Amino acid sequence: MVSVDEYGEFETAWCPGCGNFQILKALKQALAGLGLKPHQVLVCSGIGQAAKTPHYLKCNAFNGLHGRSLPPATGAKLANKNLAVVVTSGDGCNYGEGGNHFLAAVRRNINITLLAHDNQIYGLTKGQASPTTLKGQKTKAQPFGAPSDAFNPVAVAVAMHAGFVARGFSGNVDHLADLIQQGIQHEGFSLIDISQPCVSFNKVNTFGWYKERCKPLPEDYDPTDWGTAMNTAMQFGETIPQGVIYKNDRPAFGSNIPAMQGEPLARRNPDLSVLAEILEEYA
Ligand SMILES: Cc1ncc(C[n+]2csc(CCOP(=O)(O)OP(=O)(O)O)c2C)c(N)n1
Ligand code: SF4
Repeated sequence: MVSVDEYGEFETAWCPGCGNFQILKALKQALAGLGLKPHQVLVCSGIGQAAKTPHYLKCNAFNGLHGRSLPPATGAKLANKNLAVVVTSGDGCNYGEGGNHFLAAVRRNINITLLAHDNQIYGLTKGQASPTTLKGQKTKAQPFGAPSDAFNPVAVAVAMHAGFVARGFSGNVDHLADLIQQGIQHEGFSLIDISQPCVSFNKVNTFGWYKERCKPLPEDYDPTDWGTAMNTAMQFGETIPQGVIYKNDRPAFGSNIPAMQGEPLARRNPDLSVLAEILEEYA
C-alpha cells in the first residue's frame, strides 16, 4: 500500500482556483493507487505554470527548457525502463514550443505518459494565445482575436495511431486519476489531454465552460475502433467527450531492440576497457 502522503505536500505558487491543483491531486492519487513508491517514479516537465508540478511532488523530477520535457523523459526511460515516466506540462509547452517532440514521441511510441494541462492559453507569461486557443478568441495579446485555427492534439495523436489517447477534466479528479493510471499501465506512449481552467488569464474557457461540455463517453464506446475515435477526437465544442478515445497495442519503442532486453541499461556494469580499446582505434 502506498499513500498519497508519501508524495509530499508543498506550498505552491499557483493562483487559488487554478486547475493545476486538481491535476496534481489526480496524479498523486493515480501513482499511489498503482502502488508506485516515489523512488519508482520520474516526473519531467518544461516551463510554465503546469510545468511547476514536479516542484510539488516528492519523487524523481526533471524540470527542463520550455517544450523540451519529452526528450529527457525519453532518455531516462531508455536508460531505466523500470521507472514510471510521466511528463506534465502546458498546452503551449507540449504543442507549441515542444510540438515536434510531441510528434516524435507519438511516432516512436516510447512507454511514457504525457499529461497536457490544456488551459488553452499561455498562463505563466500572462495570457497570450496558445496553439489550442480557439480561433477568434480575444486574449490580452490578441485583442482582435486569435488569428489561427486551433490545433487539436487529440485528433493529431489519433490520426498518427498513438498507443493511448484520452481526454480528461481537472474538475473530475477521480475520473482523471483513473485515466492517468490507465495511461501509465499502457505499454507505449500515452497522451492525456486535460481541460483545465486558468482563472487569471482565460476568461472564456472557464471552469463552468468546461463543466457544461465535458461529458463521459458512452458505456459501449469502443476505443479500438480508429474511425469512431477520429470522429470523437474531432468533437471539441458543445461537447468535449471524456475518457479513453483511442488505444492500440503497437509494440512500445525498445521492446524489439535486443540491447534493451534484461536489466535496465542504467543498472548494468559495462566493461569500460572494451570502450577504451574502441576509442584507441580512432586515436
Ligand atoms: C523557448 C521559449 N520560448 C518562450 C518562453 C517564454 N515562456 C515561458 S512560459 C511560457 C508559456 C507557458 O504556457 P503553457 O505551456 O501553456 O503553460 P501554462 O503556464 O499555461 O501552464 C512562455 C511562452 C520560454 N521560456 N522559452
Ligand atoms: S495564471 Fe492561470 S495557469 Fe497560472 S497559476 Fe494562475 S490560474 Fe493557474
